[in-house]
Amino acid sequence: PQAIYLKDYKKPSFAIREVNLTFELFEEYTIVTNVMKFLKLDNVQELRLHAEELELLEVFLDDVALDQESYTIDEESLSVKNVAESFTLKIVNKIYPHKNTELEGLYKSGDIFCTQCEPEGFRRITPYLDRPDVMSVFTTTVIADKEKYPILLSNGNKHQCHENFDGRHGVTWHDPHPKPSYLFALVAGDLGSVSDEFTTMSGNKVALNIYVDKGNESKCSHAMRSLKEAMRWDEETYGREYDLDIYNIVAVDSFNMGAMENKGLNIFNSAYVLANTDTATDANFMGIESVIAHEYFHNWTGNRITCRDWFQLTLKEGLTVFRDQSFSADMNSREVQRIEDVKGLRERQFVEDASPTRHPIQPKSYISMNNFYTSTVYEKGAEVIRMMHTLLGEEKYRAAMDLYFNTFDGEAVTTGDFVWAMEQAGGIDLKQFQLWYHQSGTPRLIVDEKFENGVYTLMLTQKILDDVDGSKQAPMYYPLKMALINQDGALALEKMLIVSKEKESFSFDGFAFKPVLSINRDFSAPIIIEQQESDYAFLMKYDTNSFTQYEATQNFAIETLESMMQGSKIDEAFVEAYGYLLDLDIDLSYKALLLELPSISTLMQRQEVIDCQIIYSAHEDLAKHLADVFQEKLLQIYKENHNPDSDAIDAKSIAQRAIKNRVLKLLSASETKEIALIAKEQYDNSITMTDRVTALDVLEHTDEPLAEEAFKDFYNKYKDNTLVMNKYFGLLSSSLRDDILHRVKTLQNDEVYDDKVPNLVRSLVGTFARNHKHFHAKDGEGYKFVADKIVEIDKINPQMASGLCSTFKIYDKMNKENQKLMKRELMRVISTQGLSKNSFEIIDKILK
Ligand code: BAL
Ligand code: ZN
Repeated sequence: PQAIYLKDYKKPSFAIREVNLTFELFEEYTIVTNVMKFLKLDNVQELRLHAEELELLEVFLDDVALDQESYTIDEESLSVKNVAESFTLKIVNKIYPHKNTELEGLYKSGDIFCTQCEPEGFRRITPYLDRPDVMSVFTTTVIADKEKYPILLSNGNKHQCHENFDGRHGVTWHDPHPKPSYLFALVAGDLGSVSDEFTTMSGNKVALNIYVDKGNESKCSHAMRSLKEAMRWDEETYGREYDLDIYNIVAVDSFNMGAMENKGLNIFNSAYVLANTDTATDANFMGIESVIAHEYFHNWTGNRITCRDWFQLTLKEGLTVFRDQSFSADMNSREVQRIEDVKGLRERQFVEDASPTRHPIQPKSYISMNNFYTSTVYEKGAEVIRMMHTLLGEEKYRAAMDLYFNTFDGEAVTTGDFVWAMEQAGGIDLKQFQLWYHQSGTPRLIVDEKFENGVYTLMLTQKILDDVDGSKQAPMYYPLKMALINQDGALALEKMLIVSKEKESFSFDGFAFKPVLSINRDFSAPIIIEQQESDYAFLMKYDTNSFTQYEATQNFAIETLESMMQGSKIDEAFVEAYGYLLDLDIDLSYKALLLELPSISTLMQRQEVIDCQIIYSAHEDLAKHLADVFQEKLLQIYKENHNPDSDAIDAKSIAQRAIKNRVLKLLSASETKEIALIAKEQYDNSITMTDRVTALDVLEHTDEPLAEEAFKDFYNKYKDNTLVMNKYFGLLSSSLRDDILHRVKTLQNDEVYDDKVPNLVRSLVGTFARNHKHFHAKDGEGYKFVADKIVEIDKINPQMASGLCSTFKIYDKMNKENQKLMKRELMRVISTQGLSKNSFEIIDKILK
């Protein structure tokens, strides 16, 4: 497969002023009629349109039917020769949505016709200049059987309805805002809906509709509330108002991503719309709020101002993630939100950044663009925006955003244009800062301290890894928030340093005793700190920054676990500090985070050569020790916060469930019957999904017969609800019990499971591949199973398959034994006849 390079970018040779689309939907096929008005922009004779898997029926140039000599068609394109300065091209083609298992272009999710066009799905619908810098005004008519598809939707405002006499009907939609083809959307189905209204700050009334499978209407209220909150927040925080009369959201079950921001017609994975406390966890509620907001915020950061090319993806994604994170922080707890965001970054992005698939947030090349919807482009991209926000401060950042919106509205631009706005309004030079867009890997900062004659000196050394291709990378520029805390716990100073050189030091005068350093407060830069030693117990007590207080607890636990992994006994100083946390009278959601032990993946990332089995045993020993030592206190916290009759989703109730479930999980490390019975009781009496899934997880860990009984009950209750069944599969395949692989293989035959539904693949196979204990089992069977699934699923849905390929990306850090087993499977997959370019690209990078 061919790679595409950023350096080869060329402006389009044609503009499309208008597009008029007609879709005639039938059960077995769809006829697309596409009328485009072109304008030539430079001196070329031939028009080359992207076209994939299309059956061409007719082509008309300015109303004249073209014979087959006047155009050529191959696997990727349709080319029309000898075109004039301006002309109209009409193309009629046929597609087969019901056979489209890739879920790109027009496809069927159950009985619903829907689309996914980002990044390059539109070319699977009709020939087009399918690139984000070609923006056009779309008018779309959808015609289908009236009884089967009463709801017909597309982008923009509803323009006209048509009644036919043959049992079919049609609706025409007009979107006045020029947009690239990746934002096109169409939906047809027999859907239920929930409606509301939002009045914008200048008084426009916007109709809000959420369309779902009939019967699910009552599960939309949280999504609708979130949408209205997001619309209000964007007005208040960024001065951005919605710009159409209608905002539609449709939930479908088969969707590769979380959701898609199509102009005026968002299409969502139903997991990010449907919720009630019986079927969704508190984390699901938070996820819905954030994804609904994310897609809404794209209306300005993505749709009104879009990307020049796909290498600019972080322009809209990094920025929109930063916006949704800020929104969630305002809606909920700022401190908890920040820690959760950093946790996610480290679990996903840091792992990617340390692997052969690492890339800058603005990649330099790709084979399949689908492979670059990564946590680097999204989450690290958001950290890059956050750093600019920190460097500029709230007021200048807002001025810079205003400048960005005013300057580039209606255009397809680059990350350079965004940084230009930040520099102009911020009055700062971001030349060196821009390395964040072009360099890969997580920067490390080695921190040394000196204390002499009352002067505290902080000595910093940047450690920058080479790029994947071996080329040298330069020192970075970033804000580093720090504080010095006196021995009595009083805050002596708090500062934001600018780090920009390979080596530099900062001195602070006037201390009677050596102060304690609190570094990278708020996680002001997405880096790894390497510090020789620190007084973690002290920082756990006295640090006033919630992030660095959390960091100290994590670091102390990591230090303790790592010395256990080397054969030392449990450090009782850590146990004492943990006991101190248990007594703290603080926000309970935050406390639940403080009490969480570092994840297996966190510890794996720190190993020079990964061998995860030794991590599991230290982890279990420490948890068991804490559970035994603090049993009484933990049970007391459990009882104080267990309200089995409440399913409220206010902050306090969510926090109580978080702390209660955290201590129950910890208690389960002791594997006693008493805890198993508490968990069983929680399962039996619970009215929330949050409590139920924790109880199942704990039972699975502590008591096989009770677990079996509870899982059986769960299955019988929820087998008709696919979203809940995702949890069922996920819980079972993440289990640490011995016979898990066999169980996962058997579950594939369950009537609910289906390889064609991405959510189910993610929860059964994806979760198994993240179950380090079993995926990395020394008999190689875990790798073999996932490799087999990659080969099978690659034929159905390459995007899903390449996601599974990524689970092998820690290959080069694994111990020799595991490496050999992994290599055998990867070689087998890459030599599979007809393997997609998606899977090929990932495996090729891993094996290089
Ligand atoms: N644009 C793809 C889905 C999202 O990031 O919103
Ligand atoms: Zn997005």
